[in-house]
Amino acid sequence: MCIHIHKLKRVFLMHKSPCLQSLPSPIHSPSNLTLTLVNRSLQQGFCFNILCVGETGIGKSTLIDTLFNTNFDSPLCSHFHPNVRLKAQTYELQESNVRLKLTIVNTVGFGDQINKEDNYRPIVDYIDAQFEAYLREELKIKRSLFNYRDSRIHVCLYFISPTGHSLKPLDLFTMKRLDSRVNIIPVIAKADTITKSELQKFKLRLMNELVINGIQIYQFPTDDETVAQLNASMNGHLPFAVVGSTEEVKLGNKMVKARQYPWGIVQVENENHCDFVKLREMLICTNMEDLREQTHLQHYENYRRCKLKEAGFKDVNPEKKSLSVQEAYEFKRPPTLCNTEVPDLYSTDSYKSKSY
Ligand SMILES: Nc1nc2c(ncn2[C@@H]2O[C@H](COP(=O)(O)OP(=O)(O)OP(=O)(O)O)[C@@H](O)[C@H]2O)c(=O)[nH]1
Ligand SMILES: [Mg+2]
Repeated sequence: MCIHIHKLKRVFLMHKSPCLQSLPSPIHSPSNLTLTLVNRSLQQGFCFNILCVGETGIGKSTLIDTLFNTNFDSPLCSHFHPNVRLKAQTYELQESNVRLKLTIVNTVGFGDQINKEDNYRPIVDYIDAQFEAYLREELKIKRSLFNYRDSRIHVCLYFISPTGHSLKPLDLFTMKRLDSRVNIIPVIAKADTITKSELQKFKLRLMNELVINGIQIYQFPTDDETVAQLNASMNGHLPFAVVGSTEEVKLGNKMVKARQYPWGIVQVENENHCDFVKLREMLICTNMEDLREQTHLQHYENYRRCKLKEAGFKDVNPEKKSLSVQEAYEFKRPPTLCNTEVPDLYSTDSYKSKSY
């Protein structure tokens, strides 16, 4: 299967492990150590979980097939359900010695209902359920996090309709509910259906609306000097305007992925036509590791903190002295972990007045 795993390998090699940075000066040569760690990670393989949120027929499956240069054969889903459902499919991809477990989670029926107010709920529940499963594993006496099948969502591709107007209340409401739980990368779907000048204005308006409504989208990190410049410039292109197609068209003497129209072709991988290449580079190559890290260090950490607090765990006693493990458990009050609800981290009152 031809995917861009050769680039993933480069990312692994580029990624600076924090434990390497904190090691005292040379026990082994750093290059040997780096290689050992890289090889171990490569052998072990790694997982990457993508959530695609977007209205029915907006181009979710086509974009994923285009990104990974394959046909995932996503099963046709019935759209005659009263609620939004989530469908997860896992694929094992391998190129040379790199193994990637890729899970694609798709929303089915998102935006189909007359009353869309609860459309976000199954998505939030799904994300939380994956955090919950991880937390339970972590809290087990005999835990096996090393070979734990991590299903936490690393990135949410949020598909925006190319209306040229503004974000729909459904989009605002859903993104607001998701932004404290997952790294959101917004994409303007079917960008071949909007003109270049409209697209520029649309992008600006969308970013403005996200800021006004306090919605945090994922920012490509600029703290690592090897990718700082690239990431900073890519942040300025958000939301990416994408076109998906697995159809190949002959252009000169080579075949290119494109959408063919009576008046010409839109080339998916031509940066003058759309931002598909930018998205692929950022998602699969440059920032895959950071997305995984942010999921663990920021979003899962939020979930874990709320859940343990709710369950009555404490780090310090009323005199602000740290507690032993025994004392921490004594502070824990019933009901136990299983029955507690995680409160929403952000209030969404500001959206309640919006009509659907
Ligand atoms: N113009 C245009 N059409 C697209 C693009 N991507 C997909 N399509 C078309 O849109 C239709 C729906 O695409 P899908 O990828 O099946 O959309 P989806 O979001 O997965 O649909 P559901 O799974 O049913 O919700 C198909 O006819 C695609 O060929 C695009 O970038 N531009
Ligand atoms: Mg689909």
